[in-house]
Amino acid sequence: MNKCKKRWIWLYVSGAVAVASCHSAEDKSASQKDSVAMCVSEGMPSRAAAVKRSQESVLQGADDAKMVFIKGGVFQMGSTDFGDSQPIHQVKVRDFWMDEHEVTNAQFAKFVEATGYITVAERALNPADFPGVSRDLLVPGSAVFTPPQERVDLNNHLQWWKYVPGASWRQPKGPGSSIKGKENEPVVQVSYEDAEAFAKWAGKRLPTEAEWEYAARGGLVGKKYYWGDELKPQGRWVANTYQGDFPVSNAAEDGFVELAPVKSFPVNAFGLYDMEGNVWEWCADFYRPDAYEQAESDNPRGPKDSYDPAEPGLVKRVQRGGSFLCNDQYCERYKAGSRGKGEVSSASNNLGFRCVQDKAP
Ligand SMILES: [Ca+2]
Ligand SMILES: [Ca+2]
Repeated sequence: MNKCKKRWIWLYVSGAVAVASCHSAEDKSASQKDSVAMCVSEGMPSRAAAVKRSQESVLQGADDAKMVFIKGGVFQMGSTDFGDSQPIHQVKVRDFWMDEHEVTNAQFAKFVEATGYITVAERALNPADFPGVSRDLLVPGSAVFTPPQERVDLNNHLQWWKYVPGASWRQPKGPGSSIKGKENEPVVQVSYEDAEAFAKWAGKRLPTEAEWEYAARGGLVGKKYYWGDELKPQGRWVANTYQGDFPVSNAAEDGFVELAPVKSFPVNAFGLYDMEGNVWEWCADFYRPDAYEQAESDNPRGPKDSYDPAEPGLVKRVQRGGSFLCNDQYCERYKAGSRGKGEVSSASNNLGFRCVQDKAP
């Protein structure tokens, strides 16, 4: 039984750099990577065929999300660039349908309106989960990217992540912020539980890690990025990431300092937008760094439990695709095959999700 419900609140109440973060998704991989994953795909549809099929297959879901049909197939999952993405192994996924873009504020608002759902970040904190902590510090809220004024040591992410009382999906950066006019931006400040609740309401589920990666690759094989081998094809940014001197100076060469409205960047061959960048996306699998060493090959659902040596007491699920804070200087986990992770009750203003389902909506 896991009794640690640290989430970001723990960092706030403890004031402790010594307490490891519950959200290491922006961590730079320990393994440095000049090698490019050499993936060999078998049974993959051609890119042209995939595009044609996806264009034919766009349907409207119960939550007003357009979903595209993803024809199942076999692919080589993983990357040699990241320690927890190895070994590259052959995986087969079945047919499924996937939201064409990240769940938006408008869609999440519809869910909340219909159900009265209250997200984890909005709920009162249970003092029993934080023994020894003064009750006046136990204030609902969530983590917000708060860039420092000056260059800082990139080894300590608490210099740019702050726990902000009052931060939630309604006001992603805390009191004074708002989602007004941002209906088409991805919803953020959602924990795993929140994402799962939305999916259930919509008659859907969260994607498995294998489904997510298969869909993100879009039929391309052995590429460094989900869109190809060049960071900027034809000199253009094709995903919402971070340019400039992280975390102090965001050059926003891609046009967006923080979140971008969904579908601001090119679609992939399967008809999906923003699989890489913009917001991290929750997946259903428990996170373990050794998950691929004993992974199943037929429609894998991930390991039976989670284990992160960096924070052994916490339950973590996989996150995928990186966010608007990713770049080669710090977080490279927007690259093809890379994995992220997050404690299940934690959220932040660069974390969202999208849904899948097994049959046509
Ligand atoms: Ca950007
Ligand atoms: Ca994304």
